[in-house]
Amino acid sequence: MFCYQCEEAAKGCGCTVQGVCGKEESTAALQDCLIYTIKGLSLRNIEARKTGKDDRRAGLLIAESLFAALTNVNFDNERLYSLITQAIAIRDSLPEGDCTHDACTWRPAAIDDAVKKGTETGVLATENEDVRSLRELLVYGLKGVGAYYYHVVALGYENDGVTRFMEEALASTLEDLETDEMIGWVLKCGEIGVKVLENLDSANTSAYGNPEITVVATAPCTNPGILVTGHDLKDLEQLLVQTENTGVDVYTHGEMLPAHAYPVLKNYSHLIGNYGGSWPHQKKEFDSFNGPVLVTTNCLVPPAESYRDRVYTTGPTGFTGLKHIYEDAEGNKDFSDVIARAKACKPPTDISEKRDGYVNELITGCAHNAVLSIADTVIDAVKQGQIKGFVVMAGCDGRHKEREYYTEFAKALPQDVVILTAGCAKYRYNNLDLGDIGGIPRVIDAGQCNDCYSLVVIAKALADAFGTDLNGLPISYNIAWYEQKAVLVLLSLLHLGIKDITLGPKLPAFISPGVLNVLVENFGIRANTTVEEDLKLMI
Ligand code: SF4
Ligand code: SF3
Repeated sequence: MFCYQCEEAAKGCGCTVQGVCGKEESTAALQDCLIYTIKGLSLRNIEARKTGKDDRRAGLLIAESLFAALTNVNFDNERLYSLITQAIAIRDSLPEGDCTHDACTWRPAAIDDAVKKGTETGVLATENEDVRSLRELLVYGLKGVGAYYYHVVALGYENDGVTRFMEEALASTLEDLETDEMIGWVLKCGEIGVKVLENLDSANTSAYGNPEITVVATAPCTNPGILVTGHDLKDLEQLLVQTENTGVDVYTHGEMLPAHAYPVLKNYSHLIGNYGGSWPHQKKEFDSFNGPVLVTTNCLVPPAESYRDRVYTTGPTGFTGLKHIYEDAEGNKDFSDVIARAKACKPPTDISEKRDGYVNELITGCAHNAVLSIADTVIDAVKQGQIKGFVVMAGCDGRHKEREYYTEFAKALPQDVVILTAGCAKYRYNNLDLGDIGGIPRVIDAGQCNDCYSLVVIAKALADAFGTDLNGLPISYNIAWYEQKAVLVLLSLLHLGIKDITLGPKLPAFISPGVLNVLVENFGIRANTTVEEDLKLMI
């Protein structure tokens, strides 16, 4: 196997035996095969579109497949193989057109053929290092598009422009293109990233209202509970409806924390609080939670024996041997097994922080609507010098010790600097007692990585107020990445023209020296170094 799509790629180069994430060799091959298959499906759907015979199901399956191949989403070989055969079935129902590429015609007789095909067509099938780097950068950005678009569709919205782009961009990776053309596709992916994040923002706020600044408890109550992790708000909503008046409480974990800020969701009094931190802590926190855990999307860590039988997957997630909850034809999910399991479990063990200098309540819901409602206060604070600047510290958390850098960086920031964040990176500093500036929290948490669009709206509003562009604002970018949704967010920032982004804790292994040169020359991207050096540069 060879996989280098995430920040934790072995030795900073790539996983070759088993993923650091726990992905087996056969699973990596099936994910590669799935990507190859949806490239063929894309070619055929593009051909079919010329005669008006394209199939809407192709775009939906492509989004789901891209999501399933993202880091820490699906470790279940049978489910990955099922996506491959579904993609082939749709592909083969489309007119052949002029499509003769192997990706448009190959067919597996059994799962072993798909594993073999993935091994032959994976990352290393492209020999030239820079071409490979640009193709993979595009595919990883597309995995982000597919993931965010999947949530848009789950809430009942579709956008033809997004599905067409996914198809055309995937198909482009099967062609021999000039470097400039490949860079063009990558930058266009950032443009579509902004679009799809905007679509998701509007789908979420239409369904659940505009997030409100909300204080979330971290200590559990005495009822048995269900812990919900991942990013899917619709799953959480359905679970909240089904657990009403059952004596079972619901808690969020990791990226589900911002759900507490949505008016429709916070109305449920049995949505008690947030339990634990970000995804790398699952083994300890799922164990001490004592009750069932519902994993709706990334990140899933291969579960330990001690709690494995109470973990349920749904949506794009999967893990061999875990129970998976499917939706019916109307998009409804039946969580009665999870609820019955919770009733037979002990209540969660309290692991909330009670140390000096730490808070045991978290503030979330500082999305665009809430922040713009206090825009005058923020602008005055900037004009009067109470706020000297902002640092965007959005992105991901991860396992490695080097991410303590982000805690130390947050602690070392001057008191008059505000952190803007979204994604699970915030768990490195959201329990520090960083205080506020005239009532404005020093950590403005816009929500999940899914909510990054809020940061764009906030930054644009500040730029308008100060009569400048995004690069003219006193905002620095210190982004922590881990998986491919963060790759898309980075491409989206580049599309918006943001310069001088600091990226860490390591630069992507899939960026070749040649491609890095392009990013440095055109956008001033740099790797983070030490807290002291980076503070000097950024503040
Ligand atoms: Fe390795 Fe990351 Fe790929 Fe997992 S997703 S196999 S950790 S590079
Ligand atoms: Fe986190 Fe996986 Fe990226 Fe949504 S949950 S930000 S890492």
